Amino acid sequence: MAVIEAEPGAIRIDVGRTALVIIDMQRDFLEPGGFGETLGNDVSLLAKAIGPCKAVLSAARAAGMLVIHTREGHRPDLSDAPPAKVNRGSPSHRIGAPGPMGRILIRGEPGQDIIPELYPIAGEVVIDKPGKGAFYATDLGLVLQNKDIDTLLVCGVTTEVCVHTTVREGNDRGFRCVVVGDACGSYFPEFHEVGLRMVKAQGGIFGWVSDSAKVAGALAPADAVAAE
Ligand code: TIU
Repeated sequence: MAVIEAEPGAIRIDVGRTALVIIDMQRDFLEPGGFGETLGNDVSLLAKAIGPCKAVLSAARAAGMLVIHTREGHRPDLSDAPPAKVNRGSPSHRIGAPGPMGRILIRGEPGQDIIPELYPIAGEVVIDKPGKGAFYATDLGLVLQNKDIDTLLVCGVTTEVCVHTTVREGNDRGFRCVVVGDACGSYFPEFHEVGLRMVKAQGGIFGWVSDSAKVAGALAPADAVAAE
């Protein structure tokens, strides 16, 4: 058991029934020269989340917690990509178009993979998702059910898009979702701020909001905390 200081209130978790879910920390969204930057976005806004994500990931690994990584992307033949999604934006920036790190959001391309700083290790689950939410058209729900998970610690990018959609999906499925605020990021700082406020408003309408220091501190062994 551990208690995480959060808003709207502290939450007690069973580490064995909690999963860390890291959303879409992919090269194309985060790295200079990637797809996100070619769209005109300031990727440094997302890079700020890498350190906090790493801190939470290290703490989760040390605690023996289930770790799940997601990647947004599609089959090379685009058969799982809705035309309504593919046909959005300028043709040179569409899903499947050649990008700076391979075809944009196509599975197996370098840009679609997870950044080296947070790369999955053996035993961690990688979920390839065709939508913004990590539950939609994936086996995430099945994995969580089989592992008897009741609580999700959620971080990654972007706060108001894939993190929010996943938290909303998870909340409706009965999972307690704790968003690790500083381990999330958005190309739009105001969306990040409001996205976090939306989660914890109304008594925690979608879940809880905490930060990486509080989560890592709660997961640290008691003697390590006492030694600080
Ligand atoms: N992972 C995720 O959030 N996918 C997006 O497309 N996000 C944007 O903010 N564009």
